[in-house]
Formats: sequence, structure tokens, C-alpha cells
Amino acid sequence: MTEPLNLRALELVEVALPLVRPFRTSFGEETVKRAILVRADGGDVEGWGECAASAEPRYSEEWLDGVWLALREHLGRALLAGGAISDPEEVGHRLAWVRGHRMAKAALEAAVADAWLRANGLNLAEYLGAARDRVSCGVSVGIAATLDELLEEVHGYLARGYRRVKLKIERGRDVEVVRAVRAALPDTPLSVDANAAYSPADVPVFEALDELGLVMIEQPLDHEDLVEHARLQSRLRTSICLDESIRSVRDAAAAVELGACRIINIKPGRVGGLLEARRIQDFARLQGIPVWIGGMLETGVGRAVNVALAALPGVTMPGDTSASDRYFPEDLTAPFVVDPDGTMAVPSGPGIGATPHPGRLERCRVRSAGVAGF
Ligand code: OSB
Ligand code: MG
Repeated sequence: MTEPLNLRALELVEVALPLVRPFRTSFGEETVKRAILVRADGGDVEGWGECAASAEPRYSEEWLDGVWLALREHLGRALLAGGAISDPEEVGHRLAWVRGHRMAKAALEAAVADAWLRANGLNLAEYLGAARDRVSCGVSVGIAATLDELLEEVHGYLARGYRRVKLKIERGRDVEVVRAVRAALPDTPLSVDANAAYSPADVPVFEALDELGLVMIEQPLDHEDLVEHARLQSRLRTSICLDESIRSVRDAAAAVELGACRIINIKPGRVGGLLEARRIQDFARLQGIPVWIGGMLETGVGRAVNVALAALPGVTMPGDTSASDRYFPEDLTAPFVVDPDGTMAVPSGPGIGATPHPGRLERCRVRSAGVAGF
């Protein structure tokens, strides 16, 4: 039997952490990681969750200031209104009346799950049904100014053991760059991520990439266009992996049925929470669809959840779960480390197995606010 969580209050904390190097995608460049953290106050225990939303609504329609309001005005209050929380599943039920706002919901669910698990002396990965205590790590590499810089960065990651390298591409910086990296690294598992930057008229770009032995091509087309992804997939040998297009297990089922992808990138924020993420993993396992856990440049708070999900049995490919030092000079939590064999330990402590260091949290804090119940 598990104890319910007596959720007393919620606190929102916005943090800003400098990145070790700018992260450039087809959306633009980030030099600082801004994130909203949620602290769930359960009296004797507290829990932390991180919201994946970025400063601007480019990757998703959610963005940081919008999330702040959604949490304060609707989601936080709705969660607090229902009394003690019997288990993490209940968060989704209480918030179901709010349409969308998946990243905001996911942050609340993670904070509550962390507090509830701690109150019950349980660990997240175990609670979810983890199949392993170490996970396989890949790395997502931003668009670089020159090929030499890109190759130097990639070589650095390979020397640290990363098992798969994902190159961000955009129009005009695609086939030539990837061909050159492939020539330099004939045996490295390589993939590309277009972040929805292309249109069906760009088939020749993908036909050229199809010759380069990539593990996958991630989100080539518009996030709302499963049919065009299916058409493109039918013309390529390389597997398409969907990221932005998959917001729920329903989307995953539709994409698979249409043949819009052969691989799925699961991010708990994008799909509305870690439990929906697990449902997608369950679905994929039953269907024999390979999946992996993506990332949103999370601090250790969000990374802990990603790494726990990566330990689930249906997750069969290395994820974008890289080490803390790939992102930040100093993480908010104890650092996540990738061993020379390209694996990372799954946190095994109570809750998500990570907590923000109070001093670092204070140094990174931009603003905070409480959420009162109804
Ligand atoms: O498309 O996977 C993506 C980061 C921010 C937004 C979208 C994406 C990414 C990454 C980085 O690729 C993954 C990571 O290292 O966290
Ligand atoms: Mg992606």
C-alpha cells in the first residue's frame, strides 16, 4: 500500500543557466537555458519537476512566460483543489479539463511524482518498471559555424564514449555537411534532426541524405503533417523518426498506422508527462517500434526523469540523454556523468533521484511565485 501525498502548496521558480556552448537549430540559437521548475510542497516531503518549455514558442506552441501563467492561473490551482493525491496518475485526471499545455502539465506531474515517491520511499525508475540500471547515451550536436568546428566537437563527444551522434540540419546546411561528417566518420552511428524545417518539395535533399547510411532522419517536415511524412517515408530506406509530431500515444498510433515513421523520439514534456511517455513506450514495445528518449537541454531535475524513462524495456535506442557537462559549466543537481563506455547510471535514490542544490538554485534563480489553492 502506498500513502497519498498531502499536497499543500506549489512554488514556481524560473532559473537561467549559461550553456557551455551556444545550441543552434533550424529554430535559432540558445546561449542560456531558461526553465521553470515546480516545487511540490507535501509537508514532510517536497518534490521537483522541470518544464521543458523554451523562452520562445518555436519548438512547441508553449513558451516559458505562457507556462508561468498557465500554471498559476489554471493548472496549479486545479491540482491543489482536489485534496490529497492518491498517486501520480491522479495528476493527469485532475488536469484533463485543460486542453493542451502539455509541457506545463508534465512539470506538475513530475513534481508530484517526485514528492509522492519520496513520501513512499520509492524510486522513479523502479516505479515505472525500469529494465536496466544504466542507459545508452547519444548526443545532439547543434549547427556549427564551420565544418572544422563541427568535426572537432563531434570528435570530442566520440572520445567521451557517446554511442550515437545527431546532427542538426537546416536548409542550406544539410547534405554537404552530413556527407563530410560521414566521410570523416564512416562507422559512427549518425542521425540528423531537421526540426520540421523542410517541405515535401525537398525530397531531393532527403534522397541525398538517404545515401549516407544514417540511423534515422528526425522530424523532416511540418509537425502537423503525418500524411506527407508517410509519403516521404515510403520513398526512403532510412527510417524517419518523429519528434514534434507525436504529442500523445494517440498520435503515436496514428503515425505508425499511416507509416509516417519507423522510430519515435519520446519526450515527457512534449507528450504531457512521464506517464504518457511510458504509455508510448508500452505501445511501441507491443508494435516492435524502436523508441528513444529525447531531451530539451534539461537541467538535472528534468534529466533525472528522462534517464528513468530511458531505462524502460521498450526503449531500444541511445537517447539524447547526455552528461551535464555537455550542457552546463555547473548543473543544478549533482552532475549526470557519461562513462567511457557511453552509458549513464539511472538515478536510484528516492523520488526522481536528484535534487537541486540550494546554493546553485539561488544563484540561478530569476523569479519565483507561489500558487494558492482555490
Ligand atoms: O529537436 O530534439 C530536439 C533541444 C531543444 C529542442 C528540441 C530538440 C533539442 C535537442 C537537444 O535535440 C537534445 C538534448 O540534448 O537535450
Ligand atoms: Mg528533435
